Amino acid sequence: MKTVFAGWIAAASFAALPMSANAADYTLKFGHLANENHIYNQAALAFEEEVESRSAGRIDVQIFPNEQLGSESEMVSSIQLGTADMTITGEPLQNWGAPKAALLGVPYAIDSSEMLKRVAGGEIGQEIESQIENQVGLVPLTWFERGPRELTSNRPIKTPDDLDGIILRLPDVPLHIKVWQALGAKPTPMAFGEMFSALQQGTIEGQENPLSLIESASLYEVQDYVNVTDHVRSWIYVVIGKRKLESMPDDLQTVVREAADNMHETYQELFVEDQKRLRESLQERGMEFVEVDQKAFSERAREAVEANLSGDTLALYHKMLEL
Ligand code: 2Q2
Repeated sequence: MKTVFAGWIAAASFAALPMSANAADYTLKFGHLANENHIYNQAALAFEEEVESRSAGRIDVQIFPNEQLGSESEMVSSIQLGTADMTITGEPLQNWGAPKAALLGVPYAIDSSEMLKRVAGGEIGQEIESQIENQVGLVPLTWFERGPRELTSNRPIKTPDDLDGIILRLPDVPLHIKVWQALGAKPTPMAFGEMFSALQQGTIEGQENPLSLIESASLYEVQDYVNVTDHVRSWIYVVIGKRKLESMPDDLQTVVREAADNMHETYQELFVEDQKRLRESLQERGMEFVEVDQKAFSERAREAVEANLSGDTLALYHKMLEL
């Protein structure tokens, strides 16, 4: 919209335009938890550019990194209320009446990028997406692959026994809480943005996330070890409020949907490049990588997964393991 706006201001330079003047018919407030440099943000900026130019300024996309519009959970509520429009989210949606969303983050279920693409891009992904749309009122526009989640701490952890009651920050994902309890940690659900100071103050001792978010939140300043648990390989959705999307005329809905498909391609390319540099980048910042007995973790985790999924979701989990 910058170009349109610049042209406008030039043409109407005699008129005092209030700063809040908004030429667009629709504004999409898109907030997420990663920082400005993170690949979520880079992909979001590409989406912004495409939507604004293809809609000739009728849609204004505003990107808010760093939880500036609220935590992941707050974003979901805001979108439902209509005070925000888009975010990047996944398995926490099991808290909003979409139990199948838990399948995005099942420990030790997906073991390769190829399998992830079969699951997220196939029938199982579609089933999860429709439940999110119907139960939560958010439309998943596209998905992003994520790097495996790793456990960080200030002492090396190689086996589940080494966890020894470690106080671990987790996202508010009931399945993850159950699994880490079964493994021997003391999980504390907490918003992503609160984690850094909680680690600094010692109210929590560890956390787990993909390397890209460990970097994004500067956790290398407060955590010494990356224990290579590879415990969750997942994908995540870029969602938009269903009511907001459907309030737009068809041509603009098409612009949003097609730009989201293109954002998927942009993101996946960025993701592959990012994965190549992250480990070294964190090592340079002082983190030590610890080899972990992944088999011991996965055996205990799988029992807890079976015990904590039920009904359709459990059946879908078994179907997923076959892919
Ligand atoms: O640790 C976090 O808060 C994020 O990695 C979240 O877990 C993620 O955004 C959620 O969708 C659940 O993985």
